[in-house]
Amino acid sequence: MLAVALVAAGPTVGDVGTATTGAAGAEAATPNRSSSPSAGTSAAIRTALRVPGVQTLGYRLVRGRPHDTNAFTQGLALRGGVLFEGTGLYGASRIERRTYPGGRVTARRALPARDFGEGVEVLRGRVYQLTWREGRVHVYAARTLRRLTTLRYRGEGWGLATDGRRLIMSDGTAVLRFRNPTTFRALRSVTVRDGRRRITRLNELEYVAGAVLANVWKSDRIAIIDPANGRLEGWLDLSGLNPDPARPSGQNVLNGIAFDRRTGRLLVTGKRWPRLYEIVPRTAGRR
Ligand SMILES: [Ca+2]
Repeated sequence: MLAVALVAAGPTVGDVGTATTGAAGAEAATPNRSSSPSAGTSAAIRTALRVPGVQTLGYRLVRGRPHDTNAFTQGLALRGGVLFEGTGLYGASRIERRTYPGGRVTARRALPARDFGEGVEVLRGRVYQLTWREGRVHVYAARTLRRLTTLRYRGEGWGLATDGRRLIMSDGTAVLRFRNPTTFRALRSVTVRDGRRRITRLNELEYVAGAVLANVWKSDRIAIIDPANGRLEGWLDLSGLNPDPARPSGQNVLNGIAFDRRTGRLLVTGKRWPRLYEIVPRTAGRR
């Protein structure tokens, strides 16, 4: 069924059959130890950072897994076989902890009805969840999702990632802010640009191989950004992955990136998408 849906969806057809069986079979024999699968995403991202000009990366689709079509996905993070997903909308926002793969829910917490949940990230045993216009970031224990504290910030909250030391936050503009994880105070910021053009609507984030990846809201593209200076280094073009290209509501857009360090794959999904996809970016040419 997955293959059929993807054939209808677009230009990834040739990738589906070979990648699904080939990659999965190869990795089953060498779980977690082979350097080749784990090099996939990181190698492609590093190439985009290294090669002059803005690279456009395609992707290899490995597989799709079920995703809750009620989930208005706003944040996605994976740590050690645990997937954290935060969802939005007033009165329906929540944070959830599930096994991955497998999908068994091990903890779930609803946000107050006044909060519209946004980006989610995990750092040092804590889970952070932004809110859209409420200026609150909820902090939970990663193992239980028990709320530890709530910190404040100014402006809107969209996406959240970490470089292992600081939290990196988007707010719907072209600006990324680096924040102290204890106080949530802004330490520095960069403006994301392609040459002189600002790249706005930066949404869900992920930090991979020294780059910040950012969904651009209402597009099928993920920006590859050098966090040192905000320079756009590439695009990951996910055209054809969205199972609902008509998007009648205009809301059910790509919004969710997590990096699986064990397999070297990216997990991507969107708001109310029926599938979460495992993909590996690959160099497809230069713009
Ligand atoms: Ca993420």
